[in-house]
Amino acid sequence: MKTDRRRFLASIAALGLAGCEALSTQDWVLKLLGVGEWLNYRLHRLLIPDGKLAREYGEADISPWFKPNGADDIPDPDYQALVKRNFEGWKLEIGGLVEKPLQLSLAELRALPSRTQITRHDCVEGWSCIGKWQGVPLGALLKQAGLSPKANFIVFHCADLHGSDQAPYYESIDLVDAFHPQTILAYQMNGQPLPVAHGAPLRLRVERQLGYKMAKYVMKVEAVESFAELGEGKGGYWEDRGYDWYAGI
Ligand SMILES: Nc1nc2c(c(=O)[nH]1)N[C@H]1C(S)=C(S)[C@@H](COP(=O)(O)O)O[C@H]1N2
Ligand SMILES: [Mo]
Repeated sequence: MKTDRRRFLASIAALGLAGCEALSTQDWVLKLLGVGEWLNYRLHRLLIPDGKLAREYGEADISPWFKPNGADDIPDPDYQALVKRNFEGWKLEIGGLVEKPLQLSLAELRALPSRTQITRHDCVEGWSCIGKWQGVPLGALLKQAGLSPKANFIVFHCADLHGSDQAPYYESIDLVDAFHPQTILAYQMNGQPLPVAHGAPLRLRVERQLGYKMAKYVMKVEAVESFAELGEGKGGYWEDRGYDWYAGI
């Protein structure tokens, strides 16, 4: 028993030391996750190369119908007014721990180099759909804004509110996922402007994670040291309600 426990603790220590991320990120992550989830996170980060791509599919694989899930519209009159004028006047904010906060219109985002990918979306509820997404690599935007060395996570603030307490949807990812080549802020789905049901004007695609990480209706991107002070402190709307923060697949 004793040696088992010692071996278990030694392997935890090895996992912690093996990565070359800033130690502070690991400290935060360990503090915020349970040991089981943290081990899963460290194992993924250790065993899967940071830049390994999620599988991409062909045009013929695109699902004829992609199930909208969670919020599929936002009753807020300001949002409805934006929809009416095709998001004219809307700007994505990029702020927090950056040297140069940015505000980008949809036209400015569309003018930047983009990535297009056909990927499978897996919802934790057990369904999957394949869709084609086009958008701006998040890493390029973060480089433009100049991420502070203190930043450990990227938070996505969304426009939709849920439940009787009107809690805003939000999500967060680490910097490995933030700079992954398939992590994009998508404004186009299956060759059309992103529909309202799927998060217009802009939604996150973070292809190595489950569906609830893919924040729709993204209004603000914020670089933070810790997400402990946001919402209920677990790093996302569903995380605050018991889901794992690390939803790597
Ligand atoms: N802002 C926001 N983002 C969200 C949700 C939501 O309710 N609000 N639902 C999540 C869940 S659980 C899933 S499976 C996907 C669904 O994306 P889709 O509507 O394009 O299928 O969005 C995720 N992102
Ligand atoms: Mo989901």
